Formats: sequence, structure tokens, C-alpha cells
Amino acid sequence: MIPGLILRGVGGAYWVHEADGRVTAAKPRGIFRRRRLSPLPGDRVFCTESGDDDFPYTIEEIAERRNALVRPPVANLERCFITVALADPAPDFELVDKLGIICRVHNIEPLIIWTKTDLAPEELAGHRLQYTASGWPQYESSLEQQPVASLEAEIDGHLVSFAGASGTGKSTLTNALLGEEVMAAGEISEKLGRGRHTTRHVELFRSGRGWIADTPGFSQLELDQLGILPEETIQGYPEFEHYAPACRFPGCRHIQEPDCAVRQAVADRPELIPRYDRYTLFRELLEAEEPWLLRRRRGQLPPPGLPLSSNRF
Ligand SMILES: Nc1nc2c(ncn2[C@@H]2O[C@H](COP(=O)(O)OP(=O)(O)OP(=O)(O)O)[C@@H](O)[C@H]2O)c(=O)[nH]1
Ligand SMILES: [Mg+2]
Ligand SMILES: [Zn+2]
Repeated sequence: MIPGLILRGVGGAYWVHEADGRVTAAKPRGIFRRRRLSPLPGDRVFCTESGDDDFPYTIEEIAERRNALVRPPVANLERCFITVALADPAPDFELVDKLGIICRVHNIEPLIIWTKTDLAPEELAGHRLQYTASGWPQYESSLEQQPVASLEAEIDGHLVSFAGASGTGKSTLTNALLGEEVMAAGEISEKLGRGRHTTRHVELFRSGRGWIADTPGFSQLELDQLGILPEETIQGYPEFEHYAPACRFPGCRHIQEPDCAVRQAVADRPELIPRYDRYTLFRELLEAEEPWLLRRRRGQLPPPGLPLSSNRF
């Protein structure tokens, strides 16, 4: 079978990229529809020749997934560049932390890019300090200096996406990374008459030996809507996860339990306070939701790690 990567899917039709760079239109076998399993951009697939000129390939198999998200609909994301502007718009740290939680729960590595550092350079050090203990890589970007080479190194061989509030410079950085390629893709889309749809669908763009997923709407996120469970909140805070094994109670929530190593660490290290306060905010918000409702919403995500092999259909 022919191995490929799904770059884009619209209305049941897919673009499959092969190692030699060719992109071929494909339709999945009916079995996927009957199982309510759709290939997603980012899926590794195996195809056969269909004999149909319009859709020369049939998608026969979807390789096991690292993860799969509904919003944005994309599979196998490995890294997420969280963009935060220093001003215009002002930083939304709750959004940053929510993105961090979602990333870690779905096995995606978060990275932070502080953008528009030309607008409020004096605030950068304080913002960075909040995230130092998380261990997440942090980059800076301004009109004069974009961290293109560093980001290219982070993208190399991986599937990444940008996420962050509107106006924080995602498109600006994506264009800097993709240069003419994305414009070329835009011209092709006009010829194919799909220009109108460009913001509504995820599409993967080549960047060196990696891929950037252009994902509209990654910023409108509510943890409860995504089915994140209260006890998973801590995963977005690796600096607290690190202390948790030393807590007195195994199920410690790190909020009011006695002999809590996380609370002790926060008392000793004031730079941990802002993220700790948001941790407790999100944890308590999720604890106020019905657990069964959260689990059901989580269950509506596309199945990750579902190996499908043709000999089973
Ligand atoms: N001063 C300054 N302006 C910037 C910088 N980066 C981007 N901008 C400007 O900020 C505005 C928004 O940037 P975009 O790249 O469109 O932001 P976005 O994150 O793609 O926004 P959405 O598509 O709405 O989600 C544009 O007018 C950019 O020119 C920067 O480093 N400094
Ligand atoms: Mg944009
Ligand atoms: Zn604790």
C-alpha cells in the first residue's frame, strides 16, 4: 500500500502527501464512515489506487494516532507554539495555561513565544519568570527580530501548530516561516475555487522537514467543553507535578490538604504563585462540573491510538 500524510480534508475528500512530494486526492473506504471514524489532517494513512481519475487514491488504513483533537480537527500534533503578545492584545495568562493543560493532556509539547516585545519590553522578564519553572521553551519575537531559525529547529521533523489569542502574531510568524510557500498555496487554492474555505479548515504546510498546521479557532477553548478532568489539571503545571509525589496524601489536590508539598513549594518560591492561583481556579471550576458529563465529552473526541488494519475489515 502507498503510505502518505493527510494534508487537508474537506467534505469527505482528502489530500494525501507522499514522501516524494506528490499530493493526490483521495477518498476513504466506506468502512470509516460506518465506524464514524474520519481521517484527519495529520493522519498517517495507507492508500491503494482507486482507478477513479478525480480521486485516484482510496484511503485503506489510518495509522495509530499520537492524539486527535476535534477543535481544531487535527491528528498527531507534536508541538504547539503558544503565542502571547506583550501588548495589543494584553497577555491572557488564563488562556496560556488552558492551552498548556490541553497540550499536556493530549501529549503535545507546549512552547511559548512572547510576541510584540517591541511594544512593552520592560514586562518581558516578569512574564518569562512565571513560566521558567514549567521548563517549557520560551522564545521572543518583535517586528525587528523574529526567532525564525529557532522555530525552524523546533519544527524540524515534527508536526506543529500555533495557538493563541487573536492578534498575537500567529499569521505573521507563520508567514515568516513559510515565506513564499504559503502564498503559492494561496494561488493554487484560488484556481481550485477553494479560497473561501481557507480559514475554516485545517491545512498542513511544509516547513523544512516538518509541518505547520494552520488551525483556525484554536483560541476559543473551554476546558470543560473539551472534557478535561479535574485531576488532569495538574498536567498543565509540570513544576507542581514535580513536587506532588512528596505530598502526604496520594490523592492530594494541592489546594487545602495538610502537608502538601506543592503548597509548601509555592510558599517558598513566590514566582510560582501566579500559575498556582490559576491551577486552583481551573481545578475548582472543573470539580464543579458533573464528572459523567466531562467523561462523556471526552469520549466524543476522535479515538486516539486506534490501530486499524485492513485484515480486520
Ligand atoms: N508591534 C508589533 N506588531 C506585530 C508583531 N507581530 C505582529 N504584529 C502585528 O499584529 C497584528 C496581528 O498579527 P497577526 O499575525 O495577524 O495575528 P494573528 O495571531 O494571526 O491573529 P488572528 O488571525 O486574528 O488570530 C498585525 O497587524 C501584525 O502586523 C510584533 O512583533 N510587533
Ligand atoms: Mg491569523
Ligand atoms: Zn499536594
